[in-house]
Amino acid sequence: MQETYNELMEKVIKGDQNGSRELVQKLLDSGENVKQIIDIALVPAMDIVGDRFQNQEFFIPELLVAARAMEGCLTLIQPLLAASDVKPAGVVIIGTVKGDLHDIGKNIVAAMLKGAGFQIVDLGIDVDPAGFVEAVKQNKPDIVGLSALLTTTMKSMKDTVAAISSAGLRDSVKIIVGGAPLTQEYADEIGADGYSPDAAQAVKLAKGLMG
Ligand code: B1M
Repeated sequence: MQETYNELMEKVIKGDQNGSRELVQKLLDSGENVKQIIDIALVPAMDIVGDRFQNQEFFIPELLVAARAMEGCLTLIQPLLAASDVKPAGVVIIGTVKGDLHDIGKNIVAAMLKGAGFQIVDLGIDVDPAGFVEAVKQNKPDIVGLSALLTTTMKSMKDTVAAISSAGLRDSVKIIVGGAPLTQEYADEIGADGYSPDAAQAVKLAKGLMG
């Protein structure tokens, strides 16, 4: 069985969505436990992808196909995960802020967080501050993730953090921010709890904030 786990890791790393789904199904059919599939193959595969991306052995296309393979596996696993006793690592609300339509990076971050065991509520793109506030009230997340790709929409992040504070919800969530124009300095300036330059580090950041 270890061989099948190794094969699954390889297929996720290579971004072979159909191949990796077939192996997940094979493992499930053989009675393997969902948590083992995640812990032994899927999460380590995404850790390797994240490390290779950080070391510049992998670039965006590899990250994207691996994330899609991972998402494909997760669609098979998620219904079973919800029914098992595996507790999610935490709940994350994520969205691209108002005025911004870029979502490729945000989707990778969401997929990697999902792969690390977080439950994701993806609000999509062009989400105004009130939308984030409403979603925090409804979903009671541990973490709110804000993404922006335009210098002009960075201000929407500041407005969103302010709106969450004004609604009296700031102490109930950690806020993390990311996106190409962002910096740690800007994250500090707007009062976010963390900044990450890429998806791999966003996972480490989120895990760290969960203690
Ligand atoms: Co746009 N665009 N775009 N664009 N676009 C950029 C961002 C730009 C840098 C291109 C350029 O001029 N060189 C420029 C912004 C300039 C600036 O403000 N500094 C730009 C512009 C100007 C525009 C328009 C204004 C163009 C126009 O219409 N005149 C327009 C704006 C629309 C709007 O949003 N209102 C526009 C539109 C678009 C498309 C719709 C065509 C398309 C987006 C499609 C989509 O997302 N579904 C698009 C694209 C594809 C790009 C580029 C080429 C690629 C962005 C991307 O997907 N990168 C981009 C140029 C570039 O970045 N080289 C550009 C790959 C992605 C994986 O990386 O999103 O950075 P990234 O995500 C990373 C990290 O940033 C981080 O992790 C991710 C994965 O490692 N990260 C987080 C992201 N979110 C995070 C959240 C976190 C943590 C980490 O925690 C919550």
